[in-house]
Amino acid sequence: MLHLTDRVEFAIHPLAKRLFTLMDEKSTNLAVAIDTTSQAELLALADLLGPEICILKTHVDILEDFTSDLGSALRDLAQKHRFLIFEDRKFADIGQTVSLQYEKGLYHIAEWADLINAHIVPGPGLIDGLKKIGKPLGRGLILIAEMSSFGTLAEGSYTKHAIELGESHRDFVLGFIALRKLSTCPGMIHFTPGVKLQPGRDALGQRYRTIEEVLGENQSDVIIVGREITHAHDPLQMAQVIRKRAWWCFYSDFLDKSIVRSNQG
Ligand code: 5BU
Repeated sequence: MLHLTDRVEFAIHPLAKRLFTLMDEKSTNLAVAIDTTSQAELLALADLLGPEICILKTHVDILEDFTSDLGSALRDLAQKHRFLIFEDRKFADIGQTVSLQYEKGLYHIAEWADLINAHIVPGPGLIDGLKKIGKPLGRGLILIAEMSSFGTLAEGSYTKHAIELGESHRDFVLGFIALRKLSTCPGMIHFTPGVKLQPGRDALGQRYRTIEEVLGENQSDVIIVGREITHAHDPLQMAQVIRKRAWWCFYSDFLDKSIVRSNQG
């Protein structure tokens, strides 16, 4: 297993290099999903949790009071706390349509989101459509290879195709939403939602696994945590607990393997 700073060398996308570097510098592999319908609350939580996270994940289309200055406010916070902004838009249309959805409309996502994600159902034209808009701006795409929800159809050959597609577009795709490490390219990053301190489910099909299961046994890189933090009595304290546990889990595994390697060598 490679250290984050070694993986920088393998990453092709400049944003992947930046993410590896800031994860290492801030000692965090925690992405927080702030799924609130209030813009003020989104900004306040992003400011509060900023020091603990490597990524802020948004769903801009659930805001009930969206205003066009949100993007610049989020970018100011991203600069202040050094995190990337990931708009979980899950694009899923033909290239021409996704390019318009990404650049235009109410939200102008390409202007402020470092990262976006997409389903692979439409095929490679979707990647080309998003890349046309995002690449000149230095943005990056995450492909959805697996989902955390019960009964997902993203499995088997679908997942395999997603990995192949992502690995063949590494100038724009920097990783995957996945439940475990799937790509053997050390420069590709795995992001895993559906994480809580205790395993379980919500009432609408979300499945939760523990930090240890996701990062230890399943070798993912970044955990995406929403309600466990945002609905906690003290969100900052919960984010700190989760960040430390996740970082320890990520690094203890690395340390174990390096010790075994050096003992063998
Ligand atoms: P939660 O509150 O930790 O359940 O939030 C999980 C977030 O991750 C939420 O914003 C989802 O939209 C997002 N998500 C997910 O849960 N599972 C997936 O497979 C993907 C995204 Br893709």
